Amino acid sequence: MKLMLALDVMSKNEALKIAEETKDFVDIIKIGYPLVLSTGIEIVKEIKNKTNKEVVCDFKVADIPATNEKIAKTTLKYADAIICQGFVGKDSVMAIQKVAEEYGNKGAPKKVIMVTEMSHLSAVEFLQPVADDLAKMAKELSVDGVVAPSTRPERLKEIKEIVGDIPIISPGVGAQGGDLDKVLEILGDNDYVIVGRGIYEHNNPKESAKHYKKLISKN
Ligand code: 3DU
Repeated sequence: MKLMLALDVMSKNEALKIAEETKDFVDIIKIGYPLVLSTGIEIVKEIKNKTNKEVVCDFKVADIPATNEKIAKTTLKYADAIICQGFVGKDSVMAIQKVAEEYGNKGAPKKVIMVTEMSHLSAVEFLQPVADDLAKMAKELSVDGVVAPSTRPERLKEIKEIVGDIPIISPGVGAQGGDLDKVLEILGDNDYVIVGRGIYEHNNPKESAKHYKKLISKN
């Protein structure tokens, strides 16, 4: 199982410092609006140069196909992967997949990761009732990864059963209170545990990343 660092800090110096300190224990780095809106999309290049890791842009893109296409082009010019919402429907996701195909190559494929059920409390209100259908759609579209919640291990398991061998990217361990032991029973070698605040808000991010890496590598 792999560790994805959610680097949701708001300053370039802090981001680069934490990325460099933790890089030996982190498999891949995820950034999103907090960092990109604060510093600009070029931060992707700087993180990649400093760490030699792949960078995922978690923009949870959720627009019409024409707009999704533009967002994907700007993002995948820099990033290795982009996260989108699935609830907007097939055509919107496929517009992003088309860009990923166009911008990637064999040595450096671009990936599209789709959200099924989110990890926060209110995800049960609107998203959970349709999450299994979203997982089925993710399978049908052969996306490169799906996001599913560590905060609800029973749902994580159900979604994993639907998507089969598509890698799961799972947030909720650490600050959101997800039970890592339960998550480790469900996820496999190709899946990712996302940890953000549990690492970057720790007084020693390097030690925390090392700790999480050790825990997930035991399985
Ligand atoms: O709670 P943490 O600080 O460990 O960060 C979790 C990250 O995963 C954060 O970037 C958040 O935006 C993202 N995420 C969720 O927390 C829940 C989701 O369903 C999808 C992404």
